[in-house]
Amino acid sequence: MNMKFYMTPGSCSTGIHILLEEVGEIFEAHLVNLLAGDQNKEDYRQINPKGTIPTLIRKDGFALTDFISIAWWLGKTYPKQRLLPASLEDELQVLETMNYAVNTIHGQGFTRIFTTDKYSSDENEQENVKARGNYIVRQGFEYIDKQLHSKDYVTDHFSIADAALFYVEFWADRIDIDLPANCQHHYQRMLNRLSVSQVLSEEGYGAMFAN
Ligand SMILES: N[C@@H](CCC(=O)N[C@@H](CS)C(=O)NCC(=O)O)C(=O)O
Repeated sequence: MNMKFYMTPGSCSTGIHILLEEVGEIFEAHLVNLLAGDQNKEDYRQINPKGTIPTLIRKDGFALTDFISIAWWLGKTYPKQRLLPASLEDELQVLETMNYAVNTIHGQGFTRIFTTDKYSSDENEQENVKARGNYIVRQGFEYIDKQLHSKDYVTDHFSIADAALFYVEFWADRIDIDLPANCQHHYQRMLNRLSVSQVLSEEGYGAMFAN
């Protein structure tokens, strides 16, 4: 049985899609239409009771339902691709940056911008929620920017943390949030990676590479 990957183009699952492309394993892609509420339908909830993407069903049928666990599992399972660093110190750096991108910049920042109505049904209050999200995102990138100082990747080579950082940088680009210099450099470097351009083309963002 092939792995099954449940994803939505241009969402946080894009980070996992990049890692799947990097490992070169065959998988079946299943689209989950978040706007249509597919994540809350009974058949999907049976696969992932949390109603979130990404979900990766392994060849043994076990469903991994969280960005960090999926990324960590891919890193451990495909060691030749060096998606995890060799030293404990670098492993800690990878975990710290990946957690910060997924749980703070995405989980506390972008969710306030993209899903404002989940925080308040009051339209006046919603502007404050969005502004707070914007502040968290900008502060988050400022923090990461200092860590990236004079580095091309989060550690000395591409790792799972770069895929997590990429998807929040991609969102910033989509909604015109300026990235600080080192994050912008990281983002460009990622856009130049073959796996990233392939995934973005597959997900319908090929026009970004036309010219
Ligand atoms: N902590 C989860 C968060 C995943 C997440 O929030 N995914 C969003 C899309 S980027 C989602 O599934 N949203 C659907 C919803 O909240 O209804 C993870 O790391 O996988």
